[in-house]
Amino acid sequence: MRKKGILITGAAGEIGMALIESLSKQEEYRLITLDLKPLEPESERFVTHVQGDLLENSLLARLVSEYEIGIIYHLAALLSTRAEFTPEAAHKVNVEGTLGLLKLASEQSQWRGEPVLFIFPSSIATYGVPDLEIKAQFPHVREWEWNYPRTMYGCNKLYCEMLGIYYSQYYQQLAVDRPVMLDFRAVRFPGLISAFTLPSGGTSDYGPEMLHAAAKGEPYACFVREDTIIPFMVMSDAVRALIKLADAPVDSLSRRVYNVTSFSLKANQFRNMVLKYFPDTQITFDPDLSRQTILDSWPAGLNDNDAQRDWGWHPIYDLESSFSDYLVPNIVELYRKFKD
Ligand code: AKB
Repeated sequence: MRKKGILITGAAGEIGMALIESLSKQEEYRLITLDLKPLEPESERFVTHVQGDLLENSLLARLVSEYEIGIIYHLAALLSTRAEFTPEAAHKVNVEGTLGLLKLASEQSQWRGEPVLFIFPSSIATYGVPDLEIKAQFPHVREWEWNYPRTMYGCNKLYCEMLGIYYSQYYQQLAVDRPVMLDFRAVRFPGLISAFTLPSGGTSDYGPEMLHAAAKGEPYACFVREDTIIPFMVMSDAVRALIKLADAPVDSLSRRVYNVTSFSLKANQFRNMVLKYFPDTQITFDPDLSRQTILDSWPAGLNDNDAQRDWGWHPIYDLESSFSDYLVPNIVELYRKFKD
């Protein structure tokens, strides 16, 4: 008999590492991870890791022949800044990779006679407000507002959300006998900040970069204007959101794509929070106009009322406690270990 498994793609990335740690506490499923890169040794001991390319069909076929995949966390993606340098390559990974996996999950759902759960982290990059005036007028956007992304990554995420809905609700809609379809669920994340890892290739990276530089005792030149405002959330809340959405009874869900958020703050407020804990840090502002344009098109905040109502979403950490209880103690400990 095949073993029951949870598949995590992009597992060596920031969300992947945090998700593995959380899911390692459950015993029902074997964790199977997939990434181009090897995993960090501390993650590796909880999982069966496959180092390889999501776009390689034979690799996915091998995985489903060995495991009965009941849940997929599809995290693999090229982030917004990186994707702008190689848009077609980003499209390949972000869209073709997702399409292949949706097809596989559909086939598995039919074969098992039970929906495969497909959890997808989407992003504030799916939004695109035309200018700063409108951004100020819509401080907490709803899921259906301003879906006009300005980046390849944002376009990819928005389209993949739609593909997920298609495969969950309309796939083979002309067939006489409708097959069992997969169960696609997505969260649109704000910028994420981890105490343990640094992001790479994103546009919201200035927040975590500033904090990690301060904790290392290094100066930081921030690539955005001081008044730049977007929403953020700490990594442990982000992982909780993914797992909580996966655990929600299907009948409680009124949508397949939900905003989730914690706090919004301007880049100079971010600096003040960092200086509160690391007062000697030199933080300057040296805006990069291209990245600034992307950030100005992202909303100042997200309205996550539907997630709160439907599946009881609430972040554990607000602005103050994110820094005082999660980020600062863990990050100080992290760099102290490096020094020892
Ligand atoms: C990025 O900056 O590309 C990501 C995101 C907001 O999805 N962190």
